[in-house]
Amino acid sequence: MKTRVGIVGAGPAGLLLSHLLHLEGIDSVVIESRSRQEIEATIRAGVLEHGTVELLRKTGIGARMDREGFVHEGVYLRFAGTTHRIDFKALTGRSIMVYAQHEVIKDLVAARLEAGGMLLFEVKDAAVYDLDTAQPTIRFHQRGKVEELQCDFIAGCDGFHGITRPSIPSRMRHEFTRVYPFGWFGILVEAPPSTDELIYAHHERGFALVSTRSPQIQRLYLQCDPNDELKNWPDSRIWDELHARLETREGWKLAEGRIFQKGVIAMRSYVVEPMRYGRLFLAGDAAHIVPPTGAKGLNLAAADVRVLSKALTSFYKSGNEQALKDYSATALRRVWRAEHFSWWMTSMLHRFHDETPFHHRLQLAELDYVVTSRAKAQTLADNYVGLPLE
Ligand code: RFL
Ligand code: PHB
Repeated sequence: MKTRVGIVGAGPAGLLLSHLLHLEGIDSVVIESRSRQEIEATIRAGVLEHGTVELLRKTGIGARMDREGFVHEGVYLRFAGTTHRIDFKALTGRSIMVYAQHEVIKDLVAARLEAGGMLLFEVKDAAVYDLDTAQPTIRFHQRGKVEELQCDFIAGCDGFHGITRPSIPSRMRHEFTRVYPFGWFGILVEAPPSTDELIYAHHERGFALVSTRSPQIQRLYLQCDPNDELKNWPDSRIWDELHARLETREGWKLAEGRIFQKGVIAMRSYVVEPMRYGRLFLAGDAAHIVPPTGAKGLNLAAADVRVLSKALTSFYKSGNEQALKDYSATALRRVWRAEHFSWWMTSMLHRFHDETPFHHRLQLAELDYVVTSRAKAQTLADNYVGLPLE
């Protein structure tokens, strides 16, 4: 098999890249280790930045998002028993969309298949070769047969645990990591919304977040031990903690319901530089991870592949390689801004195991400053709705 761009991974990065290339007349093949059902059912992100929303709309895959997603014009910060609103619309003129990642995945898969795109699911043992030549290759097993895909370029969109990043010789990789001493316990609940916009709550018992999925289904998170197990969290403990961490002086009420999904999420910051080796280009979680507190991961994946698709388009239209040469530096500027924002939000809102009363007071002082200083609120709002795409 031959293609121009071989894409490893059918997450948001790989699927969106394939879609953007198709719109420019550039063919690609996407290989994915999981089944279509699995990728369409994996519960992850929920917040789309303004620029991601516009990109999906402009490229013809925003219709269901516009029908079923929720436009939010702000978020709430809750601390010391009171709630404060950060008004995105007033501060930035922009807003965000709450629309689940697996719904974006469904829309992208449907668009690719409808356009006759090549998506190969349930491939095994993928490996990449000859990355520093003009014809890199992907080899994999499908239905017991060895397949070889010859490419002009390979896009490593296979997430944090994929195979493309480790295929770069270690002396060519500079890695930057921070692992946080806590995780998030995430649940999906059958209940009506308790709030019209997301609530990020700071509390002595730890962070909590109230998000949503639909008028019937809510998404909630609680800071927990990173090695925590589901068996330590019976429903009664989950509700006790959520009530304790989210209670306010004004008597805010959390609507309870049947919990039908639970999971523990590790929290880390990670970047590899550069995001390219020879003809392999990394995009999305394959190249960087942010803690979910800033809601940036999926949006960074979209921003990366937007830059990469433009660079590949310029190469195929004019033979000019400059944009491909600039890909890593261009993408990394946005990546590091998002790394900083996600680290800042995480540091400001979570309880640290070695936290002193002094540290706790500093967090409260910073939160107080965010909700009283227009400049600081604007910083949060600008970063949350997302900086303009390249
Ligand atoms: P993905 O989504 O991990 O997709 C990678 C795909 O590659 C496949 N794969 C392979 N295929 C073939 N051969 C191999 N050897 C392969 N190895 C892996 C995998 O099966 C998979 O299908 O990476 P991508 O495309 O870079 O997308 C990144 C996003 O998924 C991620 O950043 C976000 O989910 C992060 N995130 C959030 N981001 C936001 O922008 N807003 C949010 O509100 C937000 N909330 C979250 C989040 C992530 C979370 N978790 C679970 C980590 C909330 C949570 C709870
Ligand atoms: C979500 O709805 O899953 C979500 C929202 C905001 C975040 C992280 C996750 O910061």
